[in-house]
Amino acid sequence: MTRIIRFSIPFTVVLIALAACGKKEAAQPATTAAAPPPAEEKVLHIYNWSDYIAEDTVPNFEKETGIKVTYDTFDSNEVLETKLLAGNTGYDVVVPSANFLERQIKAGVFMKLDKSKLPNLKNMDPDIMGRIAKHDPGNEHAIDWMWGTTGIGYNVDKVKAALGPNVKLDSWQVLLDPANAKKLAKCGITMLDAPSEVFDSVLISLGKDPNSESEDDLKAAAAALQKIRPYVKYLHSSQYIDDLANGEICLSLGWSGDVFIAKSRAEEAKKNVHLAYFIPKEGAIMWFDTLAIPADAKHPNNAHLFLDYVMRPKVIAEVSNVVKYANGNIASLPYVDDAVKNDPNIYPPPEMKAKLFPHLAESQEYSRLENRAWTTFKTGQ
Ligand code: SPD
Repeated sequence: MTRIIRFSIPFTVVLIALAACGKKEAAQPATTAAAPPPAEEKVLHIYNWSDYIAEDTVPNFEKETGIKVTYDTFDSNEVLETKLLAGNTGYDVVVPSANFLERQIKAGVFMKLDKSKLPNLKNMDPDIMGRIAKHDPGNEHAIDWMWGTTGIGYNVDKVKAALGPNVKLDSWQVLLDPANAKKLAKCGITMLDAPSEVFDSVLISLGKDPNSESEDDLKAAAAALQKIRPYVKYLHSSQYIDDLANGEICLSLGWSGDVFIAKSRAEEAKKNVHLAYFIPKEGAIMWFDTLAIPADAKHPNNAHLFLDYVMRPKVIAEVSNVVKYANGNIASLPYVDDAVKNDPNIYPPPEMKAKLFPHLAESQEYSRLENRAWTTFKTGQ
């Protein structure tokens, strides 16, 4: 398995590519009754986020279908987007977040799904599919893989030792108040290397609309971030899982399930590392990662077989049980472990869901501004 663990993307390349791409819908491969398309080779190339599948999901699919899967991983939407916009990725199934999916659909990157090949669509949760339909009208190009929130993961003992035993751990201020960040710097703060995740979280903490695209708001968020920059150990979107689990860092702005994976690893290692995650009381981003098929995929039929396979309730429940993210398959709930489905930080109840913000697609102009501000933050200037 390939692990892509660093991201340094010339984002301008992405923006130029987005601008250059037509807004035309990707055409369906033409077929005629007289000349059926040639049978596909029994191979499938999947590109998914790291730490985001159960061990037996792919081997069971291979056993059942005889299709040989190549499975590569990434840890940032920007990396995936750069490849998709360049074209010829060689991938048949990819996993963009819905806010990125939206603009990629407009750039003609994906084919429309052939729903006649997806009978298990009936298992999907209409609420989740409806939320994704805001990015992909009619759910024509993608289905939900997993969904989650962007919040705070922490080492209970180390954070209490740094901030005091009675500290209330329920606000973005645990991280964004420079006085707290200074105290936590000794045990290690990390953040995702994901500009829109971080800026939008900071905007929420400031009581601002994370989707407003206001330049003044962005400046305010950048200023708030700048104040804690000296105390942040690193920006990375997957390394924090093992570092939290090993007790090498004590607080991360991160993704819900990743923190719970770290918690499981810490428990397995029996190193007396106690981890927890919270959705801050000011609110957080709720995001959706989706399965989609690139327009130039060489094995679209195999890709549909895979999509339908992972919409089987037991298959996707097992993924949620392992990666600790909620899935959008309502029929899978009976098979999802109680510890996962009853955890309000994984499957937030309706009153908590109401506090979550959708993560809308950004305009190219705003992405440009945000990336400039991100580079300044990253380099600590
Ligand atoms: N380890 C898997 C992490 C998946 C995170 N996807 C996040 C997307 C946020 N928009």
